Amino acid sequence: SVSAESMKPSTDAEYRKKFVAKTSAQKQRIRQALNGNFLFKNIDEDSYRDVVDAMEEKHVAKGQSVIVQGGVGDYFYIVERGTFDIYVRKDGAGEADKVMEVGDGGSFGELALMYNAPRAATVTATSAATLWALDRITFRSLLMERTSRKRRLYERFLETVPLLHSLEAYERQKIADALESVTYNDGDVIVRQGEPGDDFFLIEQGTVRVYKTEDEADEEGERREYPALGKGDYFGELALLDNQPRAATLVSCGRTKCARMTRNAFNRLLGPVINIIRREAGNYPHIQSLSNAA
Ligand code: 1OR
Repeated sequence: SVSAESMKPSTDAEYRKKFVAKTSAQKQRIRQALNGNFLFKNIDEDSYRDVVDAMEEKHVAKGQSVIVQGGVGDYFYIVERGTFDIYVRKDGAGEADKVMEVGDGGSFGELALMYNAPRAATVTATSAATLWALDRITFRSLLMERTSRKRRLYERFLETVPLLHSLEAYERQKIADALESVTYNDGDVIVRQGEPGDDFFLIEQGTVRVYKTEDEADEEGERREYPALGKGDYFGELALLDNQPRAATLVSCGRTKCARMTRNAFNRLLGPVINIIRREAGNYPHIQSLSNAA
């Protein structure tokens, strides 16, 4: 006979809501740490509250390893404050190579939980740090599905983006976690010259036109069109790099789809390619005057 147990869709032990009491100040700090992480942004309110309720605050001293390669996966961690180095020992022996740094707003420890695998790396604090730890059952029940869906959704596209070619597959997965797709119709202004900017964009589909008025203050100022951008191109980085207003107006030509990330995610995840981004920024014909002035 078929037992009710075996008919359940999930192989996990039944999810039971976990509750770790928190002050409103703690909840506020969690909200802050999750801010700008699209993995949490589009989650429904009940699940979001359940995730926050389940989290446990953890303080780590400089030099302490939160995760040791080969260990059992118990928690997923979100960094509120502090810095960590991640080391991988190939074949579990020999020298450990440093593969990544993680700072405020970053996260780690999801792989062992997602794949029921031993810890793939060692994570060591390089400063005193505050973490929010989410237990395995809650992570698997409320976040795993979204995480793997997003990683699959963006995997093929991110592989085709020239800017990201030098990255490891895992670094692209973390970028996927932070992306949100937005669709624009013909003529929609995606960013407007002179306005403040907080997002970075990768073009998934379509064409985006670029316009710039040389002297913004001058109403009669000449508005020039620059070469359009297409699939795999990026924009919106200048306002984030130099904390300047948007340097150009970008308009959707036909229907376009862009993958967007916040300033937080940009700073956190694009560090390994920031030199490429800066170098390319120096090549904008219409930006040179700006960077010369700086
Ligand atoms: P975990 O549960 O396996 C260690 O515990 C965590 O380190 C892991 O989840 C990831 O969150 C994080 N390979 C494996 N794990 C990594 C890596 C990594 N980087 C960060 N973690 N890399 C591949 C090295 C061949 C580094 C890619 C840049």
